[in-house]
Amino acid sequence: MATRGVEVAAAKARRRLRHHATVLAGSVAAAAAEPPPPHSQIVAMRELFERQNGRPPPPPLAVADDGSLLDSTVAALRDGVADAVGREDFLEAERLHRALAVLGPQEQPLRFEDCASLSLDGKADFFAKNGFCVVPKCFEGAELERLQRSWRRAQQPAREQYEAWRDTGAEVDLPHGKLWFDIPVKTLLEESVADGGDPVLLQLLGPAPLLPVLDRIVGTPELCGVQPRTLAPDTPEVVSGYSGWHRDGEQGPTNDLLRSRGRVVKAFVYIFDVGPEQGATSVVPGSFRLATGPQWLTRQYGFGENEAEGGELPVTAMPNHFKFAAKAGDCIVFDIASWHSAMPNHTGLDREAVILGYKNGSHVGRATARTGDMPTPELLRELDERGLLSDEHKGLLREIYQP
Ligand SMILES: O=C(O)CCC(=O)C(=O)O
Repeated sequence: MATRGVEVAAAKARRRLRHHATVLAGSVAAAAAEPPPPHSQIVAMRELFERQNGRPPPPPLAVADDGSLLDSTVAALRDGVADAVGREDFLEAERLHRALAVLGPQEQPLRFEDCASLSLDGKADFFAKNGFCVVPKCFEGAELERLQRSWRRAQQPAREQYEAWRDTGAEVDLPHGKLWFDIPVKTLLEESVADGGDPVLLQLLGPAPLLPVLDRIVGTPELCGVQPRTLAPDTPEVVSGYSGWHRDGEQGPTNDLLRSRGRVVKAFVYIFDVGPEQGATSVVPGSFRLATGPQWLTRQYGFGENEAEGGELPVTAMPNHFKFAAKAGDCIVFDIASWHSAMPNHTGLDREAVILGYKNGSHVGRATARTGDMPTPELLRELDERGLLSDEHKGLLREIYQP
């Protein structure tokens, strides 16, 4: 009798896990007819789930303290694949299988070295499989030192404004959140031609070692966002990863459609070294292929607010994530459909990086492909007239500037 009770409980638990797994794998196609979601992806996804299911979304998949999926979760995903195949629902089987491949046990976690020394072909293959690759030494030696010096000069006024806002609540004209601020792109580029300024800052729009990689993974790349970002350390009131796990450009179910119209990537170039506890940006290898974002799984989309709107998993417990702790001048580039987040910053030091967006030149969803601020055509003309824009840079900027 007791055994039977255990079996029933076990079967129930398996059903529950299978259900969560299905939610993770997501029913994007079924939702395609829904109107575009409002301001917040999470709110929209929750509402969508409730509308479709008549109840609030379930808790996330079961994950152990070390961030690995519990064996029972893995078993539930495997059962889910088998069930779906039995029902001849091969699309569902494939979705669950992908979730298992990305979140389930891995032979070895990926490391920086696995990608850093690869040839261009190797990087392209690595990207095709994992949705990201690293490009070390985009800046080094004397050029890096010049970049760091001029970045600091350009950053100073923005830092003063951000600190005044933080200390007194004074108004600021900057992209910023509780834990971060961006140097306005105009300021950054004006600094490149100011008295005592340095044109090396212009190289940030398209670092030379990154360009061949972009040609391979994006096609003909166009710049679609520049975010010269300083991420402050966590405070007792605001603990980070300030962004939480998410994917970009996901307007709910339309994401697949957008992606089918051309790849959009983000590149992070670190201006100063970033240690493992210093807010390092992180991605889940292979997650760009999953049908949904990670919102069921983790606390996310806080961007400094830490609203626990999504799942319960803390930022650091994401299974199989790759943490990009790296040297100044190193770069990571990832498909914006990859699940990504900043990690908490416990070091007391800022994390300083430029975040660049690039899209394929034929991308149709232009408005949604914007990932940040952009230089104005007037400023670009001025830089061009001074002979400071290379042909490569003009190529990256052709959507907004034609000489
Ligand atoms: O700053 C980071 O590491 C993450 C930023 C981010 O999530 C984003 O650019 O979408």
